[in-house]
Amino acid sequence: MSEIRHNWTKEDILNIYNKPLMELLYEAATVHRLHHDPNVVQVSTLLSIKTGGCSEDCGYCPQAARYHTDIEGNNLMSVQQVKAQALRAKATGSSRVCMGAAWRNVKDGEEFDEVLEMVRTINKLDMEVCCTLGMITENQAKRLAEAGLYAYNHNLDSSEEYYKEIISTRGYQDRLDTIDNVRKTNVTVCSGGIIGMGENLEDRAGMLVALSTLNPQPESTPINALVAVEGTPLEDEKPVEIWDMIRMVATTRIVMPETQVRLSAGRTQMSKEGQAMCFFAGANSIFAGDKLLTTPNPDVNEDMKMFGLLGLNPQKPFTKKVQPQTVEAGDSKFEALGEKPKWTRPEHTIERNEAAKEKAKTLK
Ligand code: SAM
Ligand code: DTB
Ligand code: SF4
Repeated sequence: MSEIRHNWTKEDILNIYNKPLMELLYEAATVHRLHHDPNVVQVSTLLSIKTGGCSEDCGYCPQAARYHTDIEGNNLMSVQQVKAQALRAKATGSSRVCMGAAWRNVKDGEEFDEVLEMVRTINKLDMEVCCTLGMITENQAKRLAEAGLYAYNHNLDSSEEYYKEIISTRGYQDRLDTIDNVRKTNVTVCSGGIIGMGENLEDRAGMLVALSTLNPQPESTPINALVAVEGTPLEDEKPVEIWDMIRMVATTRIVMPETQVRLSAGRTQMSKEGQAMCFFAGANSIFAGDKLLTTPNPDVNEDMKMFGLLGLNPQKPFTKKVQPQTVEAGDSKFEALGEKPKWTRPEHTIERNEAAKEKAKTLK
C-alpha cells in the first residue's frame, strides 16, 4: 500500500499535475488499484431538499437569491417526499443519498428537526445518508451523527487565495471550522471543490494542499466542473477541458489514495470516453439522476449503460465503514442549543458578484 502523506506542498502537487499524461495516468491508476477495486464506482443520488433563496454570494451558485437565475425555489421537502425519492434512488442502483439545502448555515429549530428525521428515515432504508446544509456547529454535527448520518459534504471549493474572488459573504476558515466540527463525530467528511471558475493551476494545487493536509484526509472528495449558469457572476466561464478534469482527478487520487474521488458536476459535457479516462485515473464515485441540485445531469439509464460498457459495478452501501446506528428523536442525548455562532462575514467586494447582483435587480 502506498502511504498516506499529510505534508504535500503546492510544488509537489503541481509536479504531479503537470506530468506527461501517460505517466500521470499510470501512476494514478496504480495508486487506485492499491487502495480500491477499480471496477467499482459508488452511485449517489442528490436531493435538493430546500432549493434557492440563499443569502450567500457564491459566484458559481444558481441558488443565491441575489442573482437572477431561472431556477424554481421551494420550501423544505417533507420527510415522506424524501423517503419516496430515496426508495426510487435505491431501486435504480444508488447506495447513497445526499440531501442539499440552500442554507448559509443550519439553524436549530423545526426545519433542522425535520432534516434529522429525514436522516433517520434514509438510514433505516440501509442507504448511506449524506447532508450538505452549509455551516454547522459541533452540537449540530453531533445531532446529525446521532440520527445516523454517514457523511457531511462541505467543499473548500478552491484555494484560500482564490476563494476570496468567488465568495465575499464567508471566509475559508469558516469552511475549515465546519469540517472540524464534523470530525468531532463519527460522520465521514466529504469535501472537494470546483474547477473552471477562472482559477489558475496554482489554485487547483492549493485546494489539494488544503484537503490533503487535513488529518485524516476527507473520506470523499467531489471534483466538480463548473456548470456556468446564466445570471451568476461566472456565467461566461468557458467549459472545463476534459484533460483538466482527468489531470485533476488523477492528482487528487495520488495525493489522497484512500479517498473516494467523486466525478461530480459537469458530466453532461463529458463523453463516455472522457469519463472512462476519469475512472481509470481514479474517480470512483458519481452523482446519478437527471438533476444535480438544480442543473442537468446524465440520465441514470445512460449511466447504467456506461457502467455496462465499461464493466463497472455500483458500490454496495457501507463497504468502507459500518452503518451508523440511528437514535430516535425521543431518546436523543442532545438538545437544540439555539446557538448563534460567529461565522465570519468578511464583506470584501467582488466586482463581478456585485455586477451580477445589480443586473438581477433590473431583471427581477
Ligand atoms: N449551501 C450549502 C453549501 O454551500 O455548502 C450546500 C449546497 S452547495 C450547492 C454544495 C456545493 O455545490 C458547493 O460547495 C459547490 O462546490 C457545488 N456547486 C454549486 N453550484 C455549482 C455549479 N454551478 N457548478 C459546479 N458546482 C457547483
Ligand atoms: C458537490 O460537490 N457537488 C454536488 C454536491 N456536492 C452537493 C452539487 C453540485 C451542484 C451543481 C449545481 C446545481 O445543480 O445547482
Ligand atoms: Fe448558498 Fe450553498 Fe449556493 Fe453558496 S453554494 S449560494 S451557500 S446554496
